Amino acid sequence: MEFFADVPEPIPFAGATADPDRLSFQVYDPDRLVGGRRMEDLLRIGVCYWHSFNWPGSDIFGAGTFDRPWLDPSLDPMGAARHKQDAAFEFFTKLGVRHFSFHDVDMAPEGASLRESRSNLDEMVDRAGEKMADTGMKLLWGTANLFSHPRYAAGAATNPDPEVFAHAAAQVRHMMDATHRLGGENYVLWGGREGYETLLNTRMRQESDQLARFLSMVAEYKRQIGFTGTLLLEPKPQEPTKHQYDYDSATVHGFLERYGLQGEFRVNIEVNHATLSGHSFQHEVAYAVDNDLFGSVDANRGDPQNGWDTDQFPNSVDEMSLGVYEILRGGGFDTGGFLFDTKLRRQSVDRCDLFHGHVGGIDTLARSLLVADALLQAETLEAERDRRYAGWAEGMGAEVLAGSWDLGRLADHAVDVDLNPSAVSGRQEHLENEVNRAIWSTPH
Ligand code: XUL
Ligand code: CO
Repeated sequence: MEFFADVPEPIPFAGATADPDRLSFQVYDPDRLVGGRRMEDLLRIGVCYWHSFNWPGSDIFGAGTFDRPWLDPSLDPMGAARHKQDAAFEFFTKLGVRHFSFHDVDMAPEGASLRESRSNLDEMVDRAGEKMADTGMKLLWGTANLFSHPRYAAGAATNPDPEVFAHAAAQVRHMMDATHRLGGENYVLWGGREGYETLLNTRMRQESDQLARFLSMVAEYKRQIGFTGTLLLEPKPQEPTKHQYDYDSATVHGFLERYGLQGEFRVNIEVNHATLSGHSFQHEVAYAVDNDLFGSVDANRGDPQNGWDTDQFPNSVDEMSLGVYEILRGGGFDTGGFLFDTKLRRQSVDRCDLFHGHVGGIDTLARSLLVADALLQAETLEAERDRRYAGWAEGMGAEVLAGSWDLGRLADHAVDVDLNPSAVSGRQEHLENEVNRAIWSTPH
């Protein structure tokens, strides 16, 4: 049964002169070469199963608004899951992207026991494997939902009850197996409720030891099954809990170093989570790139007036270009990609709205990629950064960094040669103008 019957397959690239009444890409042209590489291979766009197919458009004040027939609770759950999977693959192929991602519970209904949940998931994963073979779709990442069920209200790995920890382990082991079986390129752990609601009942040290133990077991299991994809942690400062332990990239980095887990995990940076943590997307990417942590991106943004996770489609080239610039500076994606962990607004009830959100977001990323590539090719920012730190590349600066001068020698040197360095312009406004010049002048 065709669900999106009015949408052409696949949505074409039509350029800037496209008819606004027909779905088409204005900038995203998969075969276009950017810095010698295909746009599709650089952006590695993915669609998420959960918000797009598994969420009815409900919020804390109201019921679902969307037309998602497979979410009708009166249906046989496995039949509904098959219908949902058909609609999802129809959407992926009509949109013309190559990747998708899912949680265990998005794809198959939970059973009455872990055993039954496992067999439901196995059946749906086999079916997804057949659809992937037919369509050429690839799994960007798999993950387990360890935050929706009431048993996880006090966390999964950080739960005070070790039986909840064990239940989470069963789900994660099974989803790692499923991800491996589908040739998934990454496995994600988002610590949705790995945090606290109040410190009155919380032992933070105990909970972080538990989380570290869980992550060590995950890294060990990856080796046991020969999974060669990347393990990713997805930082977020809060929501649903008051405070989450994977606050931002730097916090995750410190945690991994503290527990000897460096090198085992990288980060999946979400644009909206970056802004919730008080940083910019560019900051989070630059930190991860500089510390060999960069893995993948969830491209959804927030609303500047809201303090919560609105998961909107990216639509600002100004915001995305700088983050994409840092990604390109680091060499681009390896196993990661741009996942659309995006939600429609509740009033977007037409079937084609899901396409409009993705098409606009993908065009925004494509345009940001062109801007970032132009900045990189022109060495606009790198030349300035090189100039700014040139003193550290040789002489006293280089020797101090290498550790061959102690504080006394350095202080004596400063006194002996009577150092009196003068301030140098950081040229911020000039650079901001250069970035705008690249945004305004980059050809379509
Ligand atoms: C929640 C969030 C999740 C993760 C996967 O804010 O981003 O959708 O990406 O569990
Ligand atoms: Co996310």
